[in-house]
Amino acid sequence: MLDQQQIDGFDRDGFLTISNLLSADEVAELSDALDKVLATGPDGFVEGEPQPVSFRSLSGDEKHPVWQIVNIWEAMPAFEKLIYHPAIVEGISQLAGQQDLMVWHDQIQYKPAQYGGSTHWHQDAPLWPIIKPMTPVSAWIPFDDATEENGCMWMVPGSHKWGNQIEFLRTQGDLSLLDNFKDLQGFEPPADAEIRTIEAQPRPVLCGEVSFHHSLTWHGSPFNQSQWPRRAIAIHYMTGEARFDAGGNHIMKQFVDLPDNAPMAEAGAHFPTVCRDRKPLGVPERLRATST
Ligand SMILES: O=C(O)CCC(=O)C(=O)O
Repeated sequence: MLDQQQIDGFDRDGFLTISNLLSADEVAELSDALDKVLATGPDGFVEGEPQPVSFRSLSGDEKHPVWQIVNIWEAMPAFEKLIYHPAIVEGISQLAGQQDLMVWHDQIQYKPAQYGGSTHWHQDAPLWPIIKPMTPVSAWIPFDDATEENGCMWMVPGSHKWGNQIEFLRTQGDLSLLDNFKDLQGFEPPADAEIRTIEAQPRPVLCGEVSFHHSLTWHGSPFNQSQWPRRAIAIHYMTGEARFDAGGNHIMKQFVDLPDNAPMAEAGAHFPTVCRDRKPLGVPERLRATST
């Protein structure tokens, strides 16, 4: 349960980190499950068996991959349990101020030690054009301590109140290395915004902690030039108000068989409901006894 100070801090900054949310055992189980999927590799899944929706490098740079796995929860029970985690779901419900939540999708981002690439500055909501209104809050969970050295996320406080600035952020694509990641240039925050300075901040997150961010918060992560991997998952949720926008495109669109503007709550098994009337539904019985 978050307190009012934490909720107010999230409203002001557009991000919040909570300590000791996952136990060491939970992190270890998830870490093992992720390692199994990484060892299987993008081409190792057998057709017809449980598997993620996609597994590819995001970076467009063969020498500096960022491995993205979408919907690992559909492949591994440990991650399916995670999407229902009551403390995470309750935190999202409080920060989004919403009673009902469904999973939109999850995504692993794995930056290998020494040569892992960068994730460019972006906002999430503009990249999700098939749901309206936008999904307000995501949870980000590391399986290695995420530090400046191995490519933790950076965020700009207050930027979630500056509107859709994805086109501006796309012009900052040359910011990849730790030394230049903070050098965002050429944007004037709106005159009536609460925060009007662009201050990019590294946001280290340790194992066991969960970082929440708003879907309009400017964020990204530089190269991993350290000796350690940086493995993490973002879980993106939808609110009960979300509707399908058939005009947009997204990798999850293939699983939505609905008319334009229909409630995403009716989209089916790929988008499970995890919270109703502000109450997390909890881990389903069938998953409780499972391990990786
Ligand atoms: O893991 C990262 O470095 C980036 C994740 C991200 O962009 C997100 O969670 O929205």
